[in-house]
Amino acid sequence: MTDTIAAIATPFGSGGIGVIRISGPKAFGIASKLFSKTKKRPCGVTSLESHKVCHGYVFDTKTRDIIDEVLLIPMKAPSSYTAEDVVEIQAHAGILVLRTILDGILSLGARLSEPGEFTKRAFLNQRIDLTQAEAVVDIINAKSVNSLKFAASQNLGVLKSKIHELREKLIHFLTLLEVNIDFPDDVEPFKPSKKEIELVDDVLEKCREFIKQHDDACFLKDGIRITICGAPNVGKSSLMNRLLDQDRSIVTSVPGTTRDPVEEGLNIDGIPFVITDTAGIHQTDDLVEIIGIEKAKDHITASDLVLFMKEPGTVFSNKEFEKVIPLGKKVVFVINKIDIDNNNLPALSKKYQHIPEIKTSALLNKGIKELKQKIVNICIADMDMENTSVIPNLRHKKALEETVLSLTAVKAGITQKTQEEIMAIDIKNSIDSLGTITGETASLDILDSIFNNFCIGK
Ligand SMILES: Nc1nc2c(ncn2[C@@H]2O[C@H](COP(=O)(O)OP(=O)(O)OP(=O)(O)O)[C@@H](O)[C@H]2O)c(=O)[nH]1
Ligand SMILES: [Mg+2]
Repeated sequence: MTDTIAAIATPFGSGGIGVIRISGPKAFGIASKLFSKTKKRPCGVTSLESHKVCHGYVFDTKTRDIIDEVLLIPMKAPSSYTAEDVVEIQAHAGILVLRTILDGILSLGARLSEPGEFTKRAFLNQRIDLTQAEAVVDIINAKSVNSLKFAASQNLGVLKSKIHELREKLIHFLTLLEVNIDFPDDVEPFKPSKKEIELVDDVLEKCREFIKQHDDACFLKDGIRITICGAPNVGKSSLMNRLLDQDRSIVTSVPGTTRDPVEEGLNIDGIPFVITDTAGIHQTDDLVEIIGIEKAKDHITASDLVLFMKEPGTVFSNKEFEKVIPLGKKVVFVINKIDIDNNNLPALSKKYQHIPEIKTSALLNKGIKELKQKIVNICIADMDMENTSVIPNLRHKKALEETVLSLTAVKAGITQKTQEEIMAIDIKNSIDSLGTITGETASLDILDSIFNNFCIGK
């Protein structure tokens, strides 16, 4: 039998409501010792009907005074978040009031929960699988409507059932193989039928599709990285502020104002971006500027898209461009300050005609909408978000890659008529790799690393 855990489940600070959660065999007993439906002290036998909200009072276990007027939600196992007996207390959200109630609960035999322990119990009690547990963190951390949508569908078990389906197919294949291994005299030597070969191909293809979905859409979680670069004073910081619609970067008429990269999150049409303003790139002996320029170049290299800025009266040169922009990088050419001179504009060279170009005036807020639209179009051009229902995370991707490796060996085994025992090992490996995604075969290390990312009370 497990012990009983408790924690404050809402963020620290003042607010309308703060929730304390208790889970485990003593949850109802503890609640009935500190909660009463009337202003009379609890006698320890309060009847708590499962899934019915009770109004009442929580008492201090030491002074026996009323601490707060609360709503209490008792949930009998297994119909609760952890699949254990759970009691949630909705009190007023002050640090002292919540802390005093929690202290009372702990003094009555509960233990303070570890980070993620409520969700870990839901997993260990098989109410959810590992992908659903991970989705809880993704829902909490979602930065855009799209990432929330995918996290929610993962939380509902979409990825779980897809992985389960693939695993079942491989288990079926393994069973056929093992019959041959166990009873070699009774059956013909194993010769996979067309149907069975197709089964392996099908699982392989689905795994590869999932890996591609991760590669295409992992930015949805972390944000697409955009770097603004160009010579000093072209208006990089002004553009950054316009895109963000806030004064984030310092703007002055002095060239070389920005030194350290300035980074900020930005949401366009529900897609998260991380945008960085950088130091103006030019020849200089100033040590601080040199460091700033190096940092700018690092950001350009690491970014998914670069806004390469120029101003009227200057020329675009391949040499200057190639010194700064790595080959193959996605770029938008931004000509800023068009309010000053709309005629004498730098033009893309023949070699770079394919680069999209946008004219802006960061000062007058011109061309900013068009630039945002262009950024979105470029970044999601190759993606089919409508038909994507789940996005595997990096951990899932690694497990899928291991599955692909093992199944590729199985395929080679079929063609080369490898021994059944060896093929069975490869199939087992692929089944195990898929099992680490859902948690059936996940090691304790994997579980710890996942649940340690949770906050206390979740
Ligand atoms: N007329 C006009 N002035 C602009 C425009 N954008 C920026 N400026 C001005 O140009 C000057 C430099 O702007 P910043 O945004 O600081 O330029 P920067 O590229 O970040 O400069 P560094 O950080 O020094 O490299 C400021 O005086 C801005 O007000 C524009 O579209 N039109
Ligand atoms: Mg600047």
